[in-house]
Amino acid sequence: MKYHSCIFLNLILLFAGGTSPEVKAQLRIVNAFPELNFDAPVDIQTANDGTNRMFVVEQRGVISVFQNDSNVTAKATFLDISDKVLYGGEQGLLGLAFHPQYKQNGYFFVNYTASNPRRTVIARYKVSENNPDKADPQSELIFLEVEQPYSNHNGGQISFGPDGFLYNSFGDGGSGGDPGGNGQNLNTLLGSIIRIDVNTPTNTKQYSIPQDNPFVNTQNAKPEIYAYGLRNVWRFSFDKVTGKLWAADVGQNLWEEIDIIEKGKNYGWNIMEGFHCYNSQQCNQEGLEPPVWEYGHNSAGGYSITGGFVYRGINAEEIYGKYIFADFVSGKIWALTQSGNGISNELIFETNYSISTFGIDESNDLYFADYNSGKIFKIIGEKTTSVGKLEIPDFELKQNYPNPFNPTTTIKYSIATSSPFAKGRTEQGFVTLKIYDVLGREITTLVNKNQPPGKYEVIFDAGNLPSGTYFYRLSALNFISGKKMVLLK
Ligand SMILES: [Ca+2]
Repeated sequence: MKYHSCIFLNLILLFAGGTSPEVKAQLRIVNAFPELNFDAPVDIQTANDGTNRMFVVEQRGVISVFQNDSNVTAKATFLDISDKVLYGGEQGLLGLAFHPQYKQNGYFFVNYTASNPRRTVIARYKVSENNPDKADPQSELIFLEVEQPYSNHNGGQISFGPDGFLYNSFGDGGSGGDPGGNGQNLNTLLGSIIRIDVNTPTNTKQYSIPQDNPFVNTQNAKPEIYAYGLRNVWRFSFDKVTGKLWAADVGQNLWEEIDIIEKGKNYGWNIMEGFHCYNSQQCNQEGLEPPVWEYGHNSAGGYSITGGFVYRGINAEEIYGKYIFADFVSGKIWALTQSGNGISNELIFETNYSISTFGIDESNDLYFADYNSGKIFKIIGEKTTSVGKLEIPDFELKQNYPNPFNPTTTIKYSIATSSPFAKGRTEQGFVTLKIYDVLGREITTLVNKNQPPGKYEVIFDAGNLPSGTYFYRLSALNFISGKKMVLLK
């Protein structure tokens, strides 16, 4: 794809600079936990286990835990692996991801830098048997190690996707300009986002490769790679409604970029930096995926992007559905809106904070960390999102139509779109829809399979049944609902 002549880019230019003072006025930043301080916070997580606790990662190798309450006065040390962690500059304990079934299995994963040799470690730990606020430091099981040639560009985001697989970002290995050519090399995990199945070990590894990973059948390619051509994705996140993977790739000399990561795509580094040729001598752009947004190294932009989240919380309707991100150096916070092929960006805050990471709580409300002061802040608006505005269909079974009917009728139902991330659920849910007669005898099964969240309709044909009252019953996870219908022949 050519970068400078597409309609897409024209749309960006059309909307660029669209700062909305209205939005700025409505949104506020509040000190989320005034009594708590953290030492170089780099990640904010929840266990999604319904306990409403927050976990903050300190770069030196400590994870703190505390109740998600603005009046909280104390935190506990959940895990301290500072003796294992190589800390300094861009190195340290960089990422934390709780297993989707954490409530059942107590597993969580960390990404940290270690020495001798300098490497990134992805390891699993387990919570202790008798204290939910304490992990077992002896429980470490190393899943993956990747040598790091330089101290910088270690990536460090680790997250479970809506598919239940573990994703991790690796930087290009460091130095400047990717001297090792790792971004474009499929034979190294450096410069990529990987995807692995941590629930299915093999004879030789603690994980297996998802069957549809894009390079499983490519010669001289690492099968873990999900997407590549990335310089240093420090933070990425999944949109909890659409499942899209939003990544912020830190730039080299001139441009910071935001990418929507799709399986198998090449995001250009080090041929491109943002929309621009980085190596102008040989700038073959064939097959490269452009970013969805970029900003320059200048006072209106910044110098080091910190990726955030598509806002799906309940306390700031003003930014619902927008991708919120920041710059670590300039302290600016923006809200990017994507609709169809159009994209627009609004500056929503100018701060003095060194925003190292964003995080969300169990209600999807949005927080960020100030690396320098060690404080955690929350973004809230004047308007609370109403349930209707959330665009998250709940589980629902509708009345069939027509009713009475002869001989066919349509039954509509919906499976909650929040369900890929709903507590304890990571995969498609098993759905059954059955028809019963008035005596409770099962007549037929209309649906009996795994279904992803969404809206569905099924046609029921009662051509060979006698007139009378029938019942239909939907069962999906904990949702069970039944309705009555009348066949009139
Ligand atoms: Ca790129």
